[in-house]
This record gives sequence, structure tokens and C-alpha cells, in this order.
Amino acid sequence: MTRVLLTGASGGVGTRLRKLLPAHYPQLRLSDLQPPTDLRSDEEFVAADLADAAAVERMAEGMDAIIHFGAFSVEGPWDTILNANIVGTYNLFEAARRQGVKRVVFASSNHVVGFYPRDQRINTEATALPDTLYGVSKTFGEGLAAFYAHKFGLRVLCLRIGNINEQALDLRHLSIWLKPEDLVQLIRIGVEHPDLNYEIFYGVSDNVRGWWDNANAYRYGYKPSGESEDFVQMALEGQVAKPADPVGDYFQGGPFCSQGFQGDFERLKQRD
Ligand code: 15L
Repeated sequence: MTRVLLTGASGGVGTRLRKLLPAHYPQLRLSDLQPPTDLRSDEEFVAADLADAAAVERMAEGMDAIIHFGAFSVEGPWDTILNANIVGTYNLFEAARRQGVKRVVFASSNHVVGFYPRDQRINTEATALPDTLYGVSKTFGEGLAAFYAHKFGLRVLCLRIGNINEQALDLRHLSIWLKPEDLVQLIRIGVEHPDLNYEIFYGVSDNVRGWWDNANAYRYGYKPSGESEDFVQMALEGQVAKPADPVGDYFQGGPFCSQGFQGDFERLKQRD
């Protein structure tokens, strides 16, 4: 039976995965800085600060696969990003190598490619254009993933995740929404697919307004069941309630692009 570790288990996505993954991986180990408040007695939890290499190695002990969602998941101060996402991701891959873990599913993000305009369709070959230090840290994580896969034979799947929620809540979500059950399907390809060595997929459902060519995921048998258009009314109403954001509304990364933006918007638009 595959022994699987889920990091970031106390966070928003981790909480959803805690409910959905045990059906596939009954021996699921959970980790985070603090245990989930509703941790059950039949759940295994190992506390670890990702910046603490020894603690990360202890949490990886005995695992076949790691699903790495532990991170600071939005833009933040450099020290926070450095410790949780850069040092933390290095510690995670290094622990996997030292402990003989065979597979890692790395939660990357759409913010690796946030500065592509919304009218440009991109695939997983697109050059990284991160929109935040957070996006830069996920780009670094994808680099580490490729390095550990090629140099040390780890099998790694990077998921450039859009927005995980039960519903699509605004216009941008109509393009990037990922239904939690579809995320589980993508994770299972990363943990189980026999042909996988190193791949990048977009973490997105079957959205007609999508911006990303996810042929790579379909090649591995991904069959998303979610379709953001089911929430179109709610999403359009949600958009109307939002303040105008010319920069954020132009680029794929949305508010992550406009946050602290001091660039030359007109020049960037000409580039495209
Ligand atoms: C992310 O990478 C974040 O972790 C998540 O909180 C959302 O903000 C998402 O991107 C998004 O782009 O909506």
C-alpha cells in the first residue's frame, strides 16, 4: 500500500484534501506547523516547520510519495517566502532524496506565469513570468523539481494550480477554476502513473474560458469533471462587486500582478 505524506494539511486546500485523499491512500500522514483543529484519532499527524531540515526529514521518513502543499500561499515579506517556500522546498526535496521517497507532487501555481496577458493561450513550455515573490518561489520550486527528477531519479509532477474552490466566484475564476475532485485526479497521476518522470500540468478543470493548453495532463489520462460555466451567473455577479483593477484584469495573475505594481503598463501591453 502506498504510504503518502500530505504537507500543508491544516491549510484551506489541505483541509479539502484530508477529506478526499484517504479513499485512495488510507495510510495518509499529515503535516503542517500546527495540527488541524479537528484532527481525528485515526489520523496520523507529524508537526514540522519546513525551514527546519531535520524536522522535514523526520516527517518524510517511511513515505513512498509526498504531496507538497505546505507553503506560504500568497505574496508575503521576503523572509517569509524565503523560509517557507525556498528553503522549505529545498528541505522537502532533499529529505525525499535522503529518505528514498519515490514521488513528489509539487503544488506550483499559476503565479509562475502571472504576467501573461489573458488573451494569450500558453502551454507548459511558456517561459516563466512570475508576478510576485511568491510566484518566483514557485518557479524556483519547479526548478528544484526538475533538478531532483533528472539528477536523482525522483518522479515529480508540478501542478500550476489555478484557483481551488467549490465554485468559481469571479471572472478570472471562470478561466482558472479547479474543482477539488479534479485536483485529486491530478494528484493521483503524480503518485501512481507508471510513465511519469517529470512533468508540469496546469491545475485547472474543464473551463471553456480557460487560458492554458493542458494537453500534457490529458496525455496522462486526465478527465476533469468540473466546468466553471456552471457558476457563470454567480461569477459575473461576484465580478461586478469588485473594484476596477486595470492591471490585474489584463494579466492572468489578476490581483497578484497589480499588487504593488510600479511598471510601465502601456509598454507591457505593446509587448503583447
Ligand atoms: C494561488 O497560488 C494561491 O495560493 C491561492 O490562494 C489563490 O490566490 C490562487 O493562486 C489564485 O490565483 O487565485
